[in-house]
Amino acid sequence: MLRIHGIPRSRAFRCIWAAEEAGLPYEVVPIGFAPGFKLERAVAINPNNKIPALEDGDLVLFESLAINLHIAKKAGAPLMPAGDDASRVLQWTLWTATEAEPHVMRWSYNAYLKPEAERVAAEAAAGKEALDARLAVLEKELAQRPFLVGEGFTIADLNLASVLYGSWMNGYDYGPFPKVKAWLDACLTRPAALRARRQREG
Ligand SMILES: N[C@@H](CCC(=O)N[C@@H](CS)C(=O)NCC(=O)O)C(=O)O
Repeated sequence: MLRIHGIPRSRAFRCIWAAEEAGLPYEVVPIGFAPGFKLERAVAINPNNKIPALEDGDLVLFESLAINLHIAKKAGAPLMPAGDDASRVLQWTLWTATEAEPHVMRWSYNAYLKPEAERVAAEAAAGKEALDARLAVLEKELAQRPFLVGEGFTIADLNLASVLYGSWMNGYDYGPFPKVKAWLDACLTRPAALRARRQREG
């Protein structure tokens, strides 16, 4: 049994969605936020004191996207393909962490996450400008194939779509990127995504 430490209204959402896609049994060990985005208690199994963390028997992991690669590996293909496509999954997951997440978070904090008085419009605009440059790359890739790797949905799609989820829900303008928008719509309305979203959105 996978034990996902965190709450659905956090990056643990990504791992809950992955467990749902994998069809593996899991439980959520709820550790959440106090006001100001600080954890209400220490996450004893994560040296970074952050959520999510995963327990899978003796294995303990942190980093949401690494946790998802582990869950997908357990499930195997098609969620985690073999051969060169496994390397492509890794490429897109690292791209998500380094090229997409910092910019989408810069926009998100300053567009809807922080209390209104603390938001800085120029920061939101800078995040959007940087993210748009990456979305332009993604738009070209998705003109060549329906998903990031091969012809079907993999954990690479889940990792990127789950990082973009908050922006998709909160009014980011995906208009200039119709292929990205269609891909995000398809990923985030999959039955497993809807089951995970129900836990988060109520
Ligand atoms: N890169 C980490 C980031 C984890 C992270 O920042 N989690 C947030 C919640 S979504 C957290 O625990 N924040 C609490 C804090 O910083 O005190 C991952 O993807 O797992």
